[in-house]
Amino acid sequence: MKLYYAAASPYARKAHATAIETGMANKIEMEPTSPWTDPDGYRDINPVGKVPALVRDDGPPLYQSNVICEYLDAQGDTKVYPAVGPARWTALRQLAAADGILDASVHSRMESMFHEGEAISQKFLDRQELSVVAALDQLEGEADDLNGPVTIGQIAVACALGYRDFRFADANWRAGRPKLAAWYDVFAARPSIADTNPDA
Ligand SMILES: N[C@@H](CCC(=O)N[C@@H](CS)C(=O)NCC(=O)O)C(=O)O
Repeated sequence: MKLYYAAASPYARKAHATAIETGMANKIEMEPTSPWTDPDGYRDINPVGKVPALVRDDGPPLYQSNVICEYLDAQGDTKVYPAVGPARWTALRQLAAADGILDASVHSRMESMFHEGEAISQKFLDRQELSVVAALDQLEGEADDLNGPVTIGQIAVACALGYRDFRFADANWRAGRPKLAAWYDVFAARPSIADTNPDA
């Protein structure tokens, strides 16, 4: 199998970290891809042109990080999606918060990448930041739920916090969120997170 990724993409990092945690990484060849250059043929793999995408042996390519994570979970020996029940909804709620942080953060970067000077909408940026802050606050309030066996929720939250460190260090998400910061310090040492760090 081939995982198309960009080292700086937090969505691709989520898929890669899930491959490591589920024991699937040794079955996957990593293919560095720069989605913004629209590489020849890449839209045959992912018509919407984003990373990550997974070319697999048993069917057509998969794209969208959560679809890839769920596929890897289904194939792997170690499960990161809990069975149906309260633990699953907790993990998926954490995943939703993490994806919300990523979507808002990436949208903010896109606004500055595609617009210049006065064309940059501060109103839009403020709205994205509001979402980031509220989702981080929710995670801080529910930080105790991040303990326990590794789940897709924890992996996604670690990738979201890592992305804030990588691209928005000045906004310092740790300020006023001591429980989340303490949890991340420990979780970020796992090979799935440490070995996929875009700063490394
Ligand atoms: N919801 C998608 C988001 C993926 C995404 O936005 N990837 C970015 C890199 S961080 C990308 O490839 N952007 C290229 C583009 O938007 O054309 C997922 O979870 O896979």
